[in-house]
Order: sequence, then C-alpha cells, then structure tokens
Amino acid sequence: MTRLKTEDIAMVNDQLQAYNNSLIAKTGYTLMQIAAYAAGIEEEDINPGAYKLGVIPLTCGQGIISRFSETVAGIVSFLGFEAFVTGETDAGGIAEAVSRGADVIMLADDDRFVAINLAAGKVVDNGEATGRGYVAALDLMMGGLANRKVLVLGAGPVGEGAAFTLGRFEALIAIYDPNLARSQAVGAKVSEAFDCYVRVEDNFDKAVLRHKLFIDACPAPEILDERHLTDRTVIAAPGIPLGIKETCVRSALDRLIHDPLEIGVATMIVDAVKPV
Ligand code: 2YJ
Repeated sequence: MTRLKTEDIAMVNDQLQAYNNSLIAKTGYTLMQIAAYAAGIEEEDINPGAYKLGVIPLTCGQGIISRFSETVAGIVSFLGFEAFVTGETDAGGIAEAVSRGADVIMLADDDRFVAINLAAGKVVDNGEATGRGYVAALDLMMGGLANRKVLVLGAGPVGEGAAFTLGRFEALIAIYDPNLARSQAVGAKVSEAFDCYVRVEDNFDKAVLRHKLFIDACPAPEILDERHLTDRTVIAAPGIPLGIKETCVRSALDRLIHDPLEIGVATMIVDAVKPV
C-alpha cells in the first residue's frame, strides 16, 4: 500500500474550492454530492453541521506524516462538518477526541485508514471507500456505467472496492493486477456477489487497449502512455502516484479525476454518518 508523502497532500487544503469546481466541471456534481452518491443517498439526507469529527495522529510504524491529519480535517470541514485534530497522539488522542465530543474519529497507520462512527459502532475503511467514491465519480462523468466496459487496474483494497461498486452499477468489469492470483480472487468475489462475469486480464497492454474507461487503483507510475490513451479515454485514478505518463497528463486532464485524499475522505465521512 502506498504511504502518502507530505508533498502529495501539501496543496490539498488550499485548493479544495478549485478541486470542487473541477469536479463540477467534469461530473456535474460537487465533492459532497459524489460522496453522497457513492453512499447511495442524497446530499439532503445528511446534515453535516450536526456531526463533530476528531482526527487522531498516529505515531506507530513510520510515524506521523506532516499535515496528514490537518488535511483530512480540512476536507471534512470543507464539506460542512465540524472537525478538529487532537493535540495528543495515539491512545491519548482517542481519549481526547471522545472527551471533546467527537461523533466520528478518523485515524490512519501504515496499513489502514479508518473512520469510526462511535455511536453507531460503524467502521468505514479508506481503501474500500476510495474505490467506491471514484467509481461513483466515473459513473456521474459518463452518465451511467451500466453495460459499459470498465477496466480496474490493481486488485488491492481500492481496486476491490471499485470492482464491487462497478458490480452494483452493472458495468462490464475487467480487472488486471500483476499478481494474477489477487485479481482472480477479487474477480471471483465480485462475480459471486453480483452474479455477473468478471474478466480477469493477464496481459496489461492487451487489457488496456481493449478499454476506454479505467479505474487506476494501482501505485505504479507512468504505466499508461500515448499508446493506450485516446481522446475518448476516461480515467478515475485513485492510485498514488498517478499512473499516466507525465507528457500525456495535459491532454488527458479533461477526462481525468485524480486526487490524493479528497474523494476517499469525503466518501468515508458521508458513509460513516449516513442514516441506516
Ligand atoms: O497519523 C499520521 O500522520 C500517520 N500515521 C498517517 C499514515 C497514513 N497512512 C497511509 O498513508 C497508509 N498507507 C494508508 C493510506 C490509505 C490512503 N488510500
């Protein structure tokens, strides 16, 4: 799993309004509306002002990523929730968040990033939520994905979340991962859950050349280049770093959704508080 770096997220908080505007331009929907769509609800179904979020920095493993917790809190505040970063870290931070009245806490170590709704006992995982949020964005960008071929690159937690959501949206799903056993396992789970065929691809180039719609959920840089991209290619790319060759990014920009945290965090918080 990719570990975010401070430089990946340095500009996020200052550019939230601009990012929101770019999502509106590409999908017709705001970050909040994309997250609500990913959660299967309408924006009006939740009142963000009624919830307090505490973000807790964790020092375990490789330690604190400077600005990570502040960036998460900034995204959630942008959506209208009340959010704070605890002064204390780790167990002390959890205690602080609860005593300051947090309804939801968010915390990340090197393996998992979770949102926990304390009253509801509900856990939302960033990997799954990110895959779901990006498929929701792609669906909105395309005006629906039913019966459309979509290739998921990467069969980790984000790719799996994406593949399940593509099943829900009745897309024609293909999945590629350099670890064939991993894509086979995800393909089998999705196929069983939605009683649908999932094409497990074993050749990257052939798989990419057969598709125009992509969820790039893998951490490999510059795997997509001019050979793979046409003016009809549409890419929702949660993977960090971006999988598109740098010289091709400019021409793909209008049909590309990519961010280090925003859609994943928005989808997590909305899912954490959505009415049952
Ligand atoms: O609290 C902190 O500052 C750190 N413990 C944050 C660690 C952030 N974790 C990661 O970057 C993990 N690889 C999981 C990120 C999932 C993003 N999709």
